[in-house]
Amino acid sequence: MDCKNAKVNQFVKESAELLQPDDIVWIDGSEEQIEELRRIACSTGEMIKLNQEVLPNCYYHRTAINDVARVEDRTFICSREQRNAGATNNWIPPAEAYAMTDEIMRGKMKGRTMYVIPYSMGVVGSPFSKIGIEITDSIYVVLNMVIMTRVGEKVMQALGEDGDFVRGQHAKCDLDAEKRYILQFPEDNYIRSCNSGYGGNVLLGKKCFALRIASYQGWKEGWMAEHMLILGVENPQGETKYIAAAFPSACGKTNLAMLIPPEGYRAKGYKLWTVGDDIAWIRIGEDGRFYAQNPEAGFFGVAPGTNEKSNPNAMACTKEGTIFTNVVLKKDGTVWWEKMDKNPPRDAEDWTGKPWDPDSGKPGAHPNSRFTAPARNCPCISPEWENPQGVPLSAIIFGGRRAKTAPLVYQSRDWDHGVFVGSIMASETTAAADGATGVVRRDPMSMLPFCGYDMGDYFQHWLDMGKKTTADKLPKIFNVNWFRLDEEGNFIWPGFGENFRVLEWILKRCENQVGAQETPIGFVPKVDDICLDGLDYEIKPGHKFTKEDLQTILTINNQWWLEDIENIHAFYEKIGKTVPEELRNELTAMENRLKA
Ligand code: OXD
Ligand code: MN
Repeated sequence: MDCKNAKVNQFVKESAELLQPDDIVWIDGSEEQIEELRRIACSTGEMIKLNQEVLPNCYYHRTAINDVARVEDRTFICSREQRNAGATNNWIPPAEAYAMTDEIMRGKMKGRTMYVIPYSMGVVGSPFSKIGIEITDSIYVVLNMVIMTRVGEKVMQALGEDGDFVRGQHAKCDLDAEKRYILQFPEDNYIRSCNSGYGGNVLLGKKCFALRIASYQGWKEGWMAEHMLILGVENPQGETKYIAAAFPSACGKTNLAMLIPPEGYRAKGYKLWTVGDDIAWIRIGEDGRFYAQNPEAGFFGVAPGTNEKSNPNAMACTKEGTIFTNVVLKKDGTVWWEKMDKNPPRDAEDWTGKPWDPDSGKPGAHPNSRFTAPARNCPCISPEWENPQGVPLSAIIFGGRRAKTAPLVYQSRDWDHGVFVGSIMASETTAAADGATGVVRRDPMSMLPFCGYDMGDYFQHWLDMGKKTTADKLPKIFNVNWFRLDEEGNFIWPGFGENFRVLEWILKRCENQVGAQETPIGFVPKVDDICLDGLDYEIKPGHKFTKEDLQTILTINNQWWLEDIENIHAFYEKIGKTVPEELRNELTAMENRLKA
């Protein structure tokens, strides 16, 4: 590919000098080139071609067993001042970070090919899209980027001769976990990733660029990059309202983004449309409303738990052109993962490549195993998903996985209070990141691992965004919790498609069509206002979900909240002095209301 952009050529030259590859290949995005890369990857064992009759254009990949998730303890924001990375990000001064990884990465592509991937986050050429160049020595990365972003020649054309871009260097090196680093240099628009081959660490367009670097760009330029799904709800009159929702990793964002409304709603003509499942770039439009755009082109979804019941749309996404990572590989060249169905295969290989005995008690797929599927495969992909302007937001939802305390849903009092609600988000940890699972950790706006600058400044940016338009134009802010447990550990709320009932209440609130109960934490639905028609769910054998159960998960327990407040104070202390005064006041006000 002939590159006329001097800055790109310079970056490629610098990268080659450091990494010393045998070869340099520019990714032009053509089907022939992609096919050739698949062929090479299959010949070296990096990928396995799956049963093309059942899964056309689908491939299989295994990561190293020490390299299966994002590594938050090895992820750094390398801003010039530590204060700008903030207390919740790891930090190394940029000069030190460059020098250290120069050392680790030097010569590491000897005997290998260096791929240069020009990619666009967002529709190519749109003024709201941004371009990156990723250098990598992994064909797996190239093929995933082809699904997750828009790549190739057309991106170079959009970049032009002097357009700017985010520089990203990835080298697998030796997959040495002790020398694994995921570095973001927000002031330099630069990303470096070494010694990993796991998606979230190496598909640099996703978490590294579209969240960490882009959140910083958004702060400087007056927009927002958020860890949010985007969906549209179409009512029987054919009007569609859009919602963006932030949940920590592996809390069911993909499931919510692709939900199928309950039968009764479908019969009336309600539909749900998917715009995105992980990242939203949000800008204020000329009409003063908030517009959200999905910068990605695919879904990098958690496989285990995805099935025809929990998410038939995601299952449909994975039938073609999909890469499966760390799932079970069946003898017939198809794949399986836990909870796909009730028939675990015999005679299959687990995610490590060993023969797998389903009775061994060990999972066959890694709990963070993934599918990388093109968004266009999604049966409910929104006709607006590639609208470069994005879609206008009626509501923003925050949520987490909380066994108690947080009710099924509540609405914030106003924008500032909504920002406060986002800032105190918490969830029990899951397998998407390394570390213990099941521990409650605070994860404001689900951005704790993804914010490229100081968390307190980030909260201030949210408050400031609210001041840029009038209150009537602002999306209303809600919090949901699908994960309340009874004393025996059963989920009280059915979740999945039934969550549509809560979305309905949320949209009615946005339209002033339903009342609510005021509580110390915000507005909670009256029990009769969440429609339970046709709901048939057993919390446990012999115990059907009833209005009393709904009442339980809508009731605010002041004592639990007061206990939570201790934890919030400690968290705000950890972020430090930059937590905006407004949010500290919101905390005090909530505490007073709970004690009253
Ligand atoms: C993801 C994550 O992969 O949040 O989307 O971990
Ligand atoms: Mn995510």
